Amino acid sequence: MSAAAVGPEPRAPASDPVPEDAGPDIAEQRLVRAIRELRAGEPGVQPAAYDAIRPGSGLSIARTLELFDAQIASRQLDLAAKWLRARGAGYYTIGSAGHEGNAAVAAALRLSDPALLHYRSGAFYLVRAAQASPRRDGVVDVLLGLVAAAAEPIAGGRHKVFGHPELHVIPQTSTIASHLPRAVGLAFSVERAAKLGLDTPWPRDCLVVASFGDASVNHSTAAGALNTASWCAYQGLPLPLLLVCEDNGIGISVRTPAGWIESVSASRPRIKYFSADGADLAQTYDVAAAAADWVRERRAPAFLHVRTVRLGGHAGTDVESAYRTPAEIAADTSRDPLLGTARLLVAAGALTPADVVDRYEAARARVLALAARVAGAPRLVTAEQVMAPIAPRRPAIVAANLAARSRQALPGQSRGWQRTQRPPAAEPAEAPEPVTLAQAINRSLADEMADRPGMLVFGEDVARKGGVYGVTRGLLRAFGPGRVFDSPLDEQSILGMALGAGLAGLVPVPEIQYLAYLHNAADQIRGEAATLSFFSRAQYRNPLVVRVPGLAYQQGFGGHFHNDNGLAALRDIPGLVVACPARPDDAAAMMRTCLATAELDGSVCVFLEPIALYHERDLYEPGDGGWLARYEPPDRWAAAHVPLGRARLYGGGQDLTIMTFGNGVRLSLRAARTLAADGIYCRILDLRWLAPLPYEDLLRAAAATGRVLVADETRRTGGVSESVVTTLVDAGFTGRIARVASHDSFLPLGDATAAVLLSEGAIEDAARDIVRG
Ligand SMILES: Cc1ncc(C[n+]2csc(CCOP(=O)(O)OP(=O)(O)O)c2C)c(N)n1
Ligand SMILES: [Mg+2]
Repeated sequence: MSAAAVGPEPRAPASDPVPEDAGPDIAEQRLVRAIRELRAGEPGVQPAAYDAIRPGSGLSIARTLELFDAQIASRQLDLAAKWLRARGAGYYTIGSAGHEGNAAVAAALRLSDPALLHYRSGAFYLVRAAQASPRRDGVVDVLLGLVAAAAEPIAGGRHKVFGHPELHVIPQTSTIASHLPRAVGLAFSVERAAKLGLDTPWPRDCLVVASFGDASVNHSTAAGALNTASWCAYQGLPLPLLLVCEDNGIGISVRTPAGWIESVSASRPRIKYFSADGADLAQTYDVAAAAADWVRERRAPAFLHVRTVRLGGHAGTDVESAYRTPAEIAADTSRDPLLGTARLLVAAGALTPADVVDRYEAARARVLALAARVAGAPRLVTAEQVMAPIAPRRPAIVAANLAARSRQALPGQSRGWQRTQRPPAAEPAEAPEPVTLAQAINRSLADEMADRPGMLVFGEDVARKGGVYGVTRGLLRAFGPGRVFDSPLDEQSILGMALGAGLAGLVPVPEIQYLAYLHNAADQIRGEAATLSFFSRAQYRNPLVVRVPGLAYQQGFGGHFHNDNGLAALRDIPGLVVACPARPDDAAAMMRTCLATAELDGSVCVFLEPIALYHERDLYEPGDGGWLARYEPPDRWAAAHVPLGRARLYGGGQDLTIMTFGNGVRLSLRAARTLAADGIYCRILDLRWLAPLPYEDLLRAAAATGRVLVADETRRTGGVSESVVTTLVDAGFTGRIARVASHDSFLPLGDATAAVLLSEGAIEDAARDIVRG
């Protein structure tokens, strides 16, 4: 990021004036009145700071005062957000008012417990910030977020999120519940890493905390995550996860039925249920401490239900009175957690009502003065600044890493895949014969697992069965169930597991069984994996290589769901790598590149495997072995390196360049042979990388013949060829361009599938047209 866009962190001197137009609103006036009416407890001895705030509570008076300050500051931040918004200086007004009991949840946890927070967990964040050493002023962080300042510590002005690497708060998107699969995955992974003897950024006895709203519990993403947490715990898998539901009884305007959260949460198998009144700080602290102990000691999940209220509408723009009665709104004010804590402090004799009001006013002055100071903080200006953290990549380092590993390898030795095989004694350990695409992927996974102790392979049917197509066969036996395991049948959970594992420093290689089923869980890639670097200025990353068998042309096994040829949902995701190897040698090399860029740069990679080519051996004639290739052992990996975004050229024909990928490569090579017999000589460019497209290779190959045919097995609308053609046009290519693609159809079962798919014949016809026409 450019230094110019990042100003110094504003700090308010005590003398900063309170903005004049920031007087208390009606709700505040009501709160102050209620505080003034509080009654002190029995007069007696002056309480000591370390006394319990209430007999029997683990919360001391001194700690209550600190938490109260965080609660008040959080409330003032909500007011400051509206004040900034009204002046056009702020952009976000969803507040935490009514939820400030979550200060006690933070207090019951450790700074080093990774936290994935609800957007109303402001007081939690402030308490967490104060736990840091040196102590951090979370108020400034939040204000910088509200005004989208480039100096904001986590997203750097890209969104208003709670997050900070030193506070172990991982930023979340606005998509409700979408962080919960990751939270489950993270809790799973901190334990799995420990089992494998690997370090994570967090201590061995940490727990993962994730907070969310009550309406969010209904989301299928939350339901899936809770189910997976149960599923793990039910089998005795350790899962130190504290799920905190901040239940204000409503989601924007839709009421949560009374008792619903208890009903759905208290009955989850092996998830211990705890409940607290969020307006009562002492109770929330005691219950949260008990829940945290449960999770930390047993390494088992718990659900902490914190009953809260939502004060002041969903966001600054939301007119609550349109869907709530005045009586309902007034009832919530009486459950204001600030009033609750004030009551505790006054009852304990720690503060008088006047002291409370003074504290409140002092916080208002401090926060508003700071707000006034950040209002003009420098923002991101250029596209370059905004985009800098999307997917930082260092291809030279990736290549150097592969080269170094090549040098360390023994000539011809494949440590990994030999472990997956049981060679007959008489045969050499490494079969010299060429391999299929499926075998090449299998061997590269095995070799990489041997080199990377943190690499995990998981998904539906990948372990015991070895994958529907045998691609992961032998890995379980070679590397054990700690690193190769079957997941529950839930794509969101599989990807969430990967997101957590990546965050924990492991190298996850999940499998989504078929491309059609990725769409079922696409947000975990689109909204979560791909955005983490963006929303954290690359301070958090979730490296992963998700293997996705897909595309069409499976003989005798048709139908849309096992032959999905739609990639549009992946290709528009900023920073996402989409690799699509067609041949065995490319598959092995590209898998290595993906793993290296994942581990070294934090890249999120989709490795799309053309199922129909998995076991293909021949190209032109049965038995010609034209689709097999030699598997390069590790000592040859440097020589065989395929950099990200580099295409592969076949032939040097001068008449036409056919640009293609996946099954299209095989179809085009076959078509080219027929065309050559007719005197039309083609060169074929296998794009190999569908995102980012191999820009330079593409332009070079086009310029070489001046005629381009794009042979695209994805759909005509939204398919890959649209981008290839546009890239050529944008780059000023003036030669002829045509494309052949599959129809805008879903794929039928049986032979009818050929009617809608790109065919060899269609490529030949289009090639003749473009060359002769
Ligand atoms: C997946 C998704 N759908 C819709 C929204 C729009 N939205 C934002 S907040 C919200 C209500 C959430 O309610 P709840 O979980 O109870 O949290 P609260 O705001 O009450 O704290 C909705 C529908 C969203 N952010 N994400
Ligand atoms: Mg709610």
